Amino acid sequence: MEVDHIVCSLMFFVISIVHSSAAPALFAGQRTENWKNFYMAQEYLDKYYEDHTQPIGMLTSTDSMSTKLRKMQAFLGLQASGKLDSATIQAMKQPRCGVPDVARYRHFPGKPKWEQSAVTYRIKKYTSSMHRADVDTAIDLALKAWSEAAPLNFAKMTSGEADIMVSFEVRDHGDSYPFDGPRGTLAHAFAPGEGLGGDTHFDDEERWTMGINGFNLFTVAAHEFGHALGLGHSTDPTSLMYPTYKYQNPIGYRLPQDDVKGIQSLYGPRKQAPEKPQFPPQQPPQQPPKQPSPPFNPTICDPNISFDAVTVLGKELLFFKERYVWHRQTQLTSVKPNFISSSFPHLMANVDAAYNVPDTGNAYFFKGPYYWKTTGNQILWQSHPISDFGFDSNIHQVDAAVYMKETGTTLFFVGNLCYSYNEEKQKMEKGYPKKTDEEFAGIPSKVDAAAEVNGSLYFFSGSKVYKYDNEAEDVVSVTKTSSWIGC
Ligand code: 0D3
Ligand code: CA
Ligand code: ZN
Ligand code: ZN
Repeated sequence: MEVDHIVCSLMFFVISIVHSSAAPALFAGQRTENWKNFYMAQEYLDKYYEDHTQPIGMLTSTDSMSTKLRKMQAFLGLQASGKLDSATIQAMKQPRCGVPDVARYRHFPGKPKWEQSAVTYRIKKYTSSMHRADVDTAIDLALKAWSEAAPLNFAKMTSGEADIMVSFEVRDHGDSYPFDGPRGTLAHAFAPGEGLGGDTHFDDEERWTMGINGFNLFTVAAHEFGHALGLGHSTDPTSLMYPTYKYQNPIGYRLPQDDVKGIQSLYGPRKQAPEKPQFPPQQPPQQPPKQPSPPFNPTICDPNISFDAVTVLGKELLFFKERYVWHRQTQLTSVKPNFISSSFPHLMANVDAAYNVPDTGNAYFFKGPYYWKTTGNQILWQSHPISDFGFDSNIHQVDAAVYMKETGTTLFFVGNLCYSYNEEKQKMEKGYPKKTDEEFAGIPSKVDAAAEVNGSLYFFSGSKVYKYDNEAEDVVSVTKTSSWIGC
């Protein structure tokens, strides 16, 4: 593993050591008498371009310094003159580690990449600041962000040597890049290659979380895996590979354009969908199979499309179908399908229903006899039985759910029946279930999905959407389902 393949964000710091007196030979301009620059350069090169597999404290000769200079210049995309010219001095004064900023996305020198599409990973050492299952999920989602964009499949290992060995470490941990305690460097990863190559270390003195506080593990892991797959830092401030941490919500996360371009320049675009999502382990093995239908192609605008679930989440309207989710901003721009697994845990494919309570920020996703809850920015990954809502044990799934702001209740649709759940009291309202077509005149007895948008209720049933007016107690308009995703 070459030293310059490591990526970190060490702040530039100075140690005063007096080195060789042959310094001027390195300067490009004869009139340059900036010894401060020379010492700065020497320290920089020692810190970032020293072969740390060798014992430290050895005398550094001018030769090896210019070699290191050349190496550094090549790495930074500068002219590899081996001379300490002003561009090189400028680059060294950048308050970040030797990760270049000239282009947007960057690769490592020699463009190291994984030659096989199946890349293995193993979480070797966990952190004590998070549940293991949450670490697994954060890592899983972070890898998924990349495998959505490029033809890579990540295979998890629980023993032995994997391509990407993930661990939480403190201070000195055997790779010459000791961590620095709380804040500062959060993590580092090695570019693709043998041995240390691909390995990803997280500073275990940080407070790792699933949410917005501390450092969000998904965010940092997604960034580090960019390095582990061969990407350097990007100058695009909206990119994931930008050098400084900015919280990214794992829910609804999609790889920014610059990072997609970066990864595809190494591995090409993804042609076929990532592996089929697995069922949650908590799920009973026997689920009544849905009637077989031809494989659904989300890129073809099907005028007869129907949805599994629809919900508002934050400023977006989300449409779920099988393994896909469409994100629609309040103002309709172009709406493209994405794999559910790029934004949500893969187990959320084929959701039955979803709803959101804007006041609490909670969203609920239903699948078979289980539901998942997301709070503010984090998914509580544990699934719970839908009987928590007060459904009888003979109810094994719900078809649709919608929260109504005005009443503070959530409507659930099961077969031709509807239930009303009081969110405040956390109880089913008396008198339910009722027949859906009796409670809501004009809508079909069976609905696939429901959502409240701008105070109006919309019922999705097959290829049609019924807008229901609570005041008029009737359907006021019917639209094609496909028009909701811009078809
Ligand atoms: C790092 O520690 C990066 C990790 C990183 C960068 C961007 C997004 C997620 C993770 C090392 S490769 N950067 C330092 C950092 O952001 C500079 N520290 C915390 C801070 O808040 N400044
Ligand atoms: Ca740190
Ligand atoms: Zn390390
Ligand atoms: Zn980085």
